[in-house]
Amino acid sequence: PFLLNVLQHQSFTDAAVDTYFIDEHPELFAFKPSQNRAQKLLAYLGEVQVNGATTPLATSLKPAHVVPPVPHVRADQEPVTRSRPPVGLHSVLVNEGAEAFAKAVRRKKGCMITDTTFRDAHQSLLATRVRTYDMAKISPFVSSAFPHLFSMENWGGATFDVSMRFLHECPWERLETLRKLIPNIPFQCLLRGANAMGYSNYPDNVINKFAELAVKSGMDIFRVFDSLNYLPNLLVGMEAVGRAGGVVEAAIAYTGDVSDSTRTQYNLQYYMDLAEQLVKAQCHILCIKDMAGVLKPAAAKLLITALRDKYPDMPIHVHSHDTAGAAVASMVECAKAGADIVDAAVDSMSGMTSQPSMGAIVASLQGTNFETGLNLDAISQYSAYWESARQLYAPFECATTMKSGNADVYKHEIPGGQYTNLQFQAFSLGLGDKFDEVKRMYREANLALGDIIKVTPSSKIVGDLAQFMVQNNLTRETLVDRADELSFPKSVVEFMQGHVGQPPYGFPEPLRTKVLRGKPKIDGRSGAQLPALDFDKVKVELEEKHGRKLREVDVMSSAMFPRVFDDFEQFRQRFGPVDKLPTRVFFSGLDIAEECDVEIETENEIFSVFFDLNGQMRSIFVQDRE
Ligand code: 3PY
Ligand code: ZN
Repeated sequence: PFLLNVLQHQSFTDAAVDTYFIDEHPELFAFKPSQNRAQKLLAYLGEVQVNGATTPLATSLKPAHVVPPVPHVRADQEPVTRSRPPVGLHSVLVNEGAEAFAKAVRRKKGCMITDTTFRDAHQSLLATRVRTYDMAKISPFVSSAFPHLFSMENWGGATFDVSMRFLHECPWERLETLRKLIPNIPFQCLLRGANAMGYSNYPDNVINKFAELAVKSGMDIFRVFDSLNYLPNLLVGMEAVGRAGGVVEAAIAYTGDVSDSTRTQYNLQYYMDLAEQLVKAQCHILCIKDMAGVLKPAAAKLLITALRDKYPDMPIHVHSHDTAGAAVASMVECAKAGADIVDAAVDSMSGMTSQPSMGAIVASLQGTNFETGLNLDAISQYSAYWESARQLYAPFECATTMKSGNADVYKHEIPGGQYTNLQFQAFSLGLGDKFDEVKRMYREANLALGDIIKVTPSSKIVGDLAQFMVQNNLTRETLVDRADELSFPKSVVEFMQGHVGQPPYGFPEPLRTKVLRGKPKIDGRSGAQLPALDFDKVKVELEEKHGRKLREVDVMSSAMFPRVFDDFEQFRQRFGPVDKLPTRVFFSGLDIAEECDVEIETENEIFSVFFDLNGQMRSIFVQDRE
């Protein structure tokens, strides 16, 4: 500690040090108490060794003994560093702002790709368990090999909650780490409108502050959606992002089938009307968010062509899932119909409930007017890395139960992330052969609720009701008949009260009245009634509780998930920065006689550098001046 204090002293760095330097500066001896991080990590490893994983492993499969191959960055793809100005779209955003960025996107020829590997792909395939450690290792390669990506989706959705709850990582540190490693590609996150990173409305000042902190921490583009496409909820998120200086990507959650004239509720007119409202509310980008993967090629062509014709200047971005296996075809149709950007996951993290394959889309668009600018050889190396890294997450692998795509999705419309959860639950209860029944009931539950849009959190309400119907042996008809005597799941009651928002075609009657039995109803947006959060007060209370100074972002984590944050904080104080452990070691501990290197950064970004000098180990301390 003494050496570190000297190194940071102004007189020392100015080389103005004489023989009295130490005598005249008693503060050099004011040592910060050691955080004992290495010792804490040993305690963690001991804990895992004796008591097993601190993160419950979902299956009996173990993380594989693999070292994912990090491809070399080629000479013509040198790593982009902060000292060299970043190239590409990110610099337009940083230098000229969100509106100029949107214009630049529209002017670009071809079709750009958003890479979802760091977010939705693992949310949909690996229960959101991919750790910063494995993302960070491949990030310099991504930064160098794919400067033409529109964006990297690496934050939001379930990642915020899961990283603290199960991985004992701070989501803000993840964002900051990736930002340093990928300075040139815009970052994208999924924002659940007035629910931000959570499952229900927060006070408006929390949403505003959240967007501000996210932009400060390195986030660029916010895909804002609402689980019922309820405009007032969407507007809260959009306004917060706009005020914070982020790119507002307003998302229309897509359901049904616009190419099927018998499906009248979510027809082309419905989507065009909502798009009009979002454009009027001054979004920078319009997104079609097909969370279940039900946008068939013909529907994609119809919808995107109509949007392109009506809004020639508006960038259009399409998100889909490959649950049935048709998403590559749909994304190609979107590109041809005028979409500026489509989402893909790297090949080895694509398919089934994840996004369609990046390599397949890039190859399909090669030689057309819709080239992506991405290099297939580089994609192949990137894919090889994840093919290996994915084996570290074997305990969470959806492929233990899911072997292929399935076109049933056009009937049940279960979102990608939820599908594997429900399937896994059915299998773990020994009801694997009943999964068909669960899917069938999900459809019935949705229709009983009035055929609503299904995505977090409305998808959970439908899932809860489906499970309830299976347990109580109910059909859609008997559910309504017996509704005044049944004890409904809390999520269903709150939905009927209006806590989630107002469904576009209203609440189902007489079911609503029978479920509510006089309970109060909310007519507008539930968040509008919530009192503002006093952040200063919360900070003081949290610092007292946890006995350390907290950052604004920590207070925000607590505002989103108070219990989860407290547990995370206590865990970290006990076991240190477990996010620095390699993934297999984190999940299953060390093998007998195994060695493992762990890099723990020192607090003030002072790095210890080790040299082998004529066979002797020497170390020096160097301050990172970047
Ligand atoms: C989420 O809200 O986490 C989603 O991925 C919705 O598609
Ligand atoms: Zn998705």
